[in-house]
Amino acid sequence: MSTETFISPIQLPDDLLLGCGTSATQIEGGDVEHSWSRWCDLGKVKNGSHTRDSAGHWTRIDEDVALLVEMKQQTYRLGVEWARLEPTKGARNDAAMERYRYEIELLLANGIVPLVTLHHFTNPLWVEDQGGWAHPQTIQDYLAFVRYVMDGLGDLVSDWVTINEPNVFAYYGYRLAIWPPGKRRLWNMRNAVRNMMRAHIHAYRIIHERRRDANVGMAIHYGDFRAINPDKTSDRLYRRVAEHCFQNALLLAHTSGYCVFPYGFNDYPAGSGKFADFIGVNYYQPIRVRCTAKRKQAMIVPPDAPMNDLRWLIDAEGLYNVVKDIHSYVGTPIYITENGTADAKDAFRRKFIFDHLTQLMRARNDGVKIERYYHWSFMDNFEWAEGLSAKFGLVEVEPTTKERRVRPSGKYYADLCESRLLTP
Ligand code: IFM
Repeated sequence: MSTETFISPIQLPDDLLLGCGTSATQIEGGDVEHSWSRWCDLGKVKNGSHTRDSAGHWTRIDEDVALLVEMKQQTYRLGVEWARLEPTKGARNDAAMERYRYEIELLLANGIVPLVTLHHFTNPLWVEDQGGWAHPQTIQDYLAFVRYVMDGLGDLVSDWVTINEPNVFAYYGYRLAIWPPGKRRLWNMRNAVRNMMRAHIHAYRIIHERRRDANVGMAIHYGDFRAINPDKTSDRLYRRVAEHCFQNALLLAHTSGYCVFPYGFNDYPAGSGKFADFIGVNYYQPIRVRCTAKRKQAMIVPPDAPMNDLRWLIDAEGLYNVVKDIHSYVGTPIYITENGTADAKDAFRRKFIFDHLTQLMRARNDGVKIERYYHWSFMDNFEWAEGLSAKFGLVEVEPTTKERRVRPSGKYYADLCESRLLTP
């Protein structure tokens, strides 16, 4: 007798939009100078990978949109590259803006809803050299860029992510120093986050002034924080502090304007109000913390835990915990702006998708308003310090020819998007 259990398919509701995402720097390629291309020039990226050698999307827009259509995507999250559109302060690259328009028109013509990210880790060099996000001038410069993008694309696009993962950007750039600007400066890390929160609030207002029906949010990286030893008071306390600094203080700031320690002095640096039409959730793994000065010790993971190619824990229930927490705190609709895994052999991505969507459905049944799911990523891309080595794509990109091939997990996801039936 077969021991296999039959799991009946879950019908996905019509009001849950399914899609996938990318960012400009990670897939466009070509010789655009910015903070990340300079970081690559300095040899700081694994295997000497370079942003210019990423998926080459800039010259393959038609082919890539055709793939999205073939994969039955309802919505697509894409980025615009600040350094490409404004290579020097005040300069306007209208030809590049036209190319973004072309891509977005193509998406719309095929019934795919675009969600556009305005800042995703990468600064133009002139911004980086004035002190990047640790410098308050960058807020004004970013807002001028937002106005320019609204002039160029605002009639086509209603859905916007202002800034992607300010928490990861600041932590990796100013604490771990493995991303640009690569300086260990706690005060700058704090200022970068504070300035990004202020920039988000102003950008939220600008976008709404231009488009009343706009849908604006910020994508924050949320971990399911767990104390490694919950019996130890110090670990439990540390868990709360870490979770507060990494994500809860940011959630509070952009949903109320209220900035608390360490990013503010219980003040409203850009005014009070609700500055989120949706909460953008990027979820990858639980974050296990231990109260110790030794970082390596805090990173220890259980030996038999399922992990991806980057040794990130795979734990779908963590996504359930995160969205439940956010919902209990603020009832705003949630978009899963990123969720995915590095799996070069495409061995576990299907199960990953199934398990995470199952947890989302569980949360929806509990009343959590989850309206969109973007799988990360549409295609293999430049994975920051890991360069081209980490494979997150539903679509495989051959490193030299850039030829695209939909992975079996991509076909699985495409079938799921078409049938709306979640089956293992
Ligand atoms: O590739 C990144 C993305 O740019 C931001 N969020 C996490 C992803 C995987 O590391």
